[in-house]
Amino acid sequence: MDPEQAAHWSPRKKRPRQRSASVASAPHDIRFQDLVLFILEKKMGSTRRAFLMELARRKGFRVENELSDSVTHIVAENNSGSDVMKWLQGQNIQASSELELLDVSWLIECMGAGKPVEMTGRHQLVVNRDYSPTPVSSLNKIPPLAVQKISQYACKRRTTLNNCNHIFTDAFDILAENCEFRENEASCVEFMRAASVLKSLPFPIISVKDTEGIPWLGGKVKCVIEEIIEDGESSEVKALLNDERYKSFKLFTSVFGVGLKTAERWFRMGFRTLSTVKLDKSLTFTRMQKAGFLHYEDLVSCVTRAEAEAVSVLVQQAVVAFLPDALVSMTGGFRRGKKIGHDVDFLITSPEATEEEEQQLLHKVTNFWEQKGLLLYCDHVESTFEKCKLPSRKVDALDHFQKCFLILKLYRERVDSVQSSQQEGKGWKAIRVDLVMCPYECRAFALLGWTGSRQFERDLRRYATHERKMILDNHALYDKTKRVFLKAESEEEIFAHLGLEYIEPLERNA
Ligand code: DCT
Ligand code: MG
Repeated sequence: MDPEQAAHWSPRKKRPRQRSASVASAPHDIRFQDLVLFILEKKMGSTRRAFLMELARRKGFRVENELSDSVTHIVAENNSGSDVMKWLQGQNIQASSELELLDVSWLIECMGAGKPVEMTGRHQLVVNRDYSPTPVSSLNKIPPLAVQKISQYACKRRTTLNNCNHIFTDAFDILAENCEFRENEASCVEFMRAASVLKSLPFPIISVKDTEGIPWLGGKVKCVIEEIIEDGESSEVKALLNDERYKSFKLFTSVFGVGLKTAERWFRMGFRTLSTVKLDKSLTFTRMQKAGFLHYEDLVSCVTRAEAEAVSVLVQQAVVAFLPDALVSMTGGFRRGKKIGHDVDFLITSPEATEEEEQQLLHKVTNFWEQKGLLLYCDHVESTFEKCKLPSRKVDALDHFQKCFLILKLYRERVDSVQSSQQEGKGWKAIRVDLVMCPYECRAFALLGWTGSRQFERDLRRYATHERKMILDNHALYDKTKRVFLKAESEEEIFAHLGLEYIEPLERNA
């Protein structure tokens, strides 16, 4: 049956009315375990419903006769999102934010494809909200009439770099950063989640009403939003930008190698500027901090995409010179389409390399650069990776791969001069580069983990744990129910194991 047939199917002869739940249905194998469908009879009719249920089951979909907690997708025909919500309310059912409300066109396309197809805006039923119309003069500010259900998990939202809520997200980024400086983790997470969900919205928030139904925008966060809407700024953020402690921590941690502990110590010692820190004879600096001070100006001026591409050529050439079959991927913010970054991240893997060749590659590459005078700083971290070890449960756990944190000298002539942000005179710029070497069988997990964003990664792990009883980290995915490691050759396969729609790197800017 093709989708056209299913779309236009209707019973030719009037048959005796059957109760849908009693429709005889031969047992079918369930091919798509992660989806549990319920087809709404209202406005569709019991016969067509029974037909679609049978068809979907034959195609390997799990379709429930009754609406139960296990249902993940409700499919309706000739119903709006509000119609379905009203029906749910009438049944005394509270729709969870994870429940998908879909038009029958989605199911019909799935039937045609023989598998679940991507749910897009044209399939998703929208839930109408009240809003006061905005003057036509600010058309681009009018929120859409309807908002799609927004997931509490960043890995179920598509977040591009087109952020139309900068005014709020900038404020929450600063508030979160201040909480991080004060080691107040709970508030930090609260503000980061608020910024993250706001970045995913396809419309700007213009009134508090617009925040209704959006996860993570309650309590303290709502007050900040309210204040920004009313006054154009947050008094708390304004105060922070003038706060001694916030300003000092921001300045000190902008030095490569300075973390919270060092910033705290320097602040307590009464330092407020970098020049006084640098000149103080009583302080000792790590090798990393010395390099951080030495190349400070270059490192605080962001890396442009043109510079990142030039570094990529350097890395690619050096890596394949020692390991010709090696695969090099640029990860981090640049893979997510960012135009600037604080560093350039690369993941390297090889299908053929022996363990020894794998272990030596990063050393060979950095020695080569050292001989050429390109290595300004280098810190190797050896692998502590153990196969078959359960993934880490911590959402922020660092991985065990071999890596090196570098500062490379990038000559101006290697970069398209128009796009280079290098200062006149010196002829080169110091660039922070991270190289990670991973075993070939881990590459999809490592690529997913190193692509970020941080919030996207955190929520992927949280989703795996809380919604799928699985543990995900940069090395592996473990199914706790089945007690097996789920292998993956690509990021798409990891999303599929988790029962998630695939999210492109460009849409992971959560
Ligand atoms: N990462 C993570 N958890 C962390 C730190 C990093 O999952 N605590 C992942 C996500 C991004 C990737 O590693 C690279 O990290 P960064 O270079 O710090 O981030 P970025 O997204 O590349 O941003 P920037 O442009 O600042 O480099
Ligand atoms: Mg980066």
